[in-house]
Formats: sequence, structure tokens, C-alpha cells
Amino acid sequence: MRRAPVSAVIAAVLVVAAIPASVANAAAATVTPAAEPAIYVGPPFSIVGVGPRSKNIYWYNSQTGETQIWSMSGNRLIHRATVIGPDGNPTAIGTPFSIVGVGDFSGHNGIGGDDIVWYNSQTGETQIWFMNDNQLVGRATVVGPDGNPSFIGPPFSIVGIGDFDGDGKADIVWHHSQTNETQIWFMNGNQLVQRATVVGPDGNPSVVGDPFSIVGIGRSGS
Ligand SMILES: [Ca+2]
Repeated sequence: MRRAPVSAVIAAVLVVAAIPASVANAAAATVTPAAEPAIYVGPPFSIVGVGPRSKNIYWYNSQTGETQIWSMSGNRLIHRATVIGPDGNPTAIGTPFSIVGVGDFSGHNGIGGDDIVWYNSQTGETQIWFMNDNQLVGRATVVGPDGNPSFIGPPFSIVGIGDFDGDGKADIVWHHSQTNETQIWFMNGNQLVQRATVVGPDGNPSVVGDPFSIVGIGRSGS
């Protein structure tokens, strides 16, 4: 009788051990319960932000200009709502404005949801929409310490929103695509209080660029 090569026997054992049927079935059942079909969403909708406090998912429809907020419980969509203006009507915003992030700029600690940050690629204006859940209650252009509008264009772009000094209010992260500087704008609502270059443990500027890129800002320790 021919014996199977040792390597083939080992390979067969490894495959069986790696994916026990019970484990595979349990994982599948957890992700897509049979009674609740998974939700699939694609273009023209895209995810433009996740609320750091609210945990809401923010969608934007590039054809209609609609912004839609999904309230989540774990992986389950509980409620979806279109962003409306102060008058209660749906807002429709298109280019050159685009959503560059969401965060709690008013310091409500998540009450009332997160605020939406828009950027105008033609004027370089950054505009914050202060939200009460899905309703816009006030909008304001980002201004500098002197109170004047702060217009920023390429090679700087906004790459993230997060509360970096722990004061309960969101801050803005910019990246310079030519020098690869990452700069944090510490904010008080829509006003820039102080800006600082990201530095390494040695205190020197941390210069990182292509092929690396910032894809998200986490929240920890607060
Ligand atoms: Ca802050």
C-alpha cells in the first residue's frame, strides 16, 4: 500500500483543525441572522463619518446631496434619518462642499449627536454644522484666534476629527501632502485656539506620508 507523503497528511490535519464546522457555522450565524437580512448600501451613498460619541454612521448621497444618519446598536441599524435644516426640510448639499468628518464640537458629550464638518474645495472654507440629532441648529465657519475666517487649501487637507486635548470638544487634524506634516487644530467650537505639529516621542516633527495615509481617529481614555 502506498503511504501518503507526510506533508500531505499534515496539511489535511491542519485544514480540519483550522475550520471546525461548529465554529464556522457559529460565525456565520452571528454576522447574518437568518431572520434579519444584512443591509447592503453602495454608490451613490458612501460613509463619510462615524460619530465618536454618538456611534452614529453618517452617509452622503452624491447624487441627491442628502446626508443620512444611522443610529446603531452594535451591528444593528435602529433608525435612519435624513439631515434636516432649522426649518425641518431635508438639506441637499453638493459640490464644492463635501463632508470631511463628524465630531462633538459643541461639547455636549454626545447629547444631541455629533456635529458635521463640511469643506469647500473652491474657497477653502471649513464649516461646522452644529446638530441636534439629525437637525441642523446652527452653522459656523471655522475662524482663527483673531475671529477671522480661516481659509485653508491644498496641499493641506482635513484627514480626521477627534478630541486630542480631552476638553470634550472636537479638534481637527490636517495633513500636508508635500511636507507630510500632520497638524492638529485645537478648537473651541468653530474657533481655532491653538495649532500644533504632531511630534514623535523625541519631540521632533513626525513626518509621514505616501504610501501611508490616515484613515481614522480613535477615541480612548476619555
Ligand atoms: Ca478638544
